[in-house]
Amino acid sequence: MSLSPKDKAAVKTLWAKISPKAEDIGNESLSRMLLVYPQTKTYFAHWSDLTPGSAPVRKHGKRVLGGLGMAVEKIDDLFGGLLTLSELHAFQLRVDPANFKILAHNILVVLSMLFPDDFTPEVHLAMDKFLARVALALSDKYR
Ligand code: HNI
Repeated sequence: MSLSPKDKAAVKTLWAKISPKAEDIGNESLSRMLLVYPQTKTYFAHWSDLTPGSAPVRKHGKRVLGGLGMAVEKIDDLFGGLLTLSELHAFQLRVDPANFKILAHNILVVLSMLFPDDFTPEVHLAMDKFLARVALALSDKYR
């Protein structure tokens, strides 16, 4: 399931195009995750407003996408590149790794919705593999 050079190129090309919209992508993805998979709300119970598009959701969506941007930069060493984030999610936040897959799914839905022309079958596959690798790297410190 590792990323081929072609997958990596597809991820980087898509990211270069979509990263200016990171805040919108993050907001939509997180909003959908919280609405459709309400069990994910438990981690954010301390926020003032968990409804779709609220200020904290939008702000955090941008941060998560920032983390993904870092992962794109570290695409050749995801485990090293995401080490600190993995430690944070494992030891401090104690996020169940099953939730990484849920968020990844929502990100794919949003990319297909916001960038239908760019979201070809090849790009879909590359992004799916990339997000699965990111989820694995984020889960690394749980073991
Ligand atoms: Ni996640 C904080 C990145 C998935 C729950 N998360 C962050 C931060 C980044 C980040 C960046 C801010 C770190 C800091 O403060 O230094 N998170 C990512 C990435 C993914 C991800 C790249 C997957 C693609 N996080 C998830 C999932 C959940 C989650 C699936 C739970 C459902 N994250 C959190 C929580 C925080 C957090 C909770 C702290 C938020 C706060 O402000 O309290």
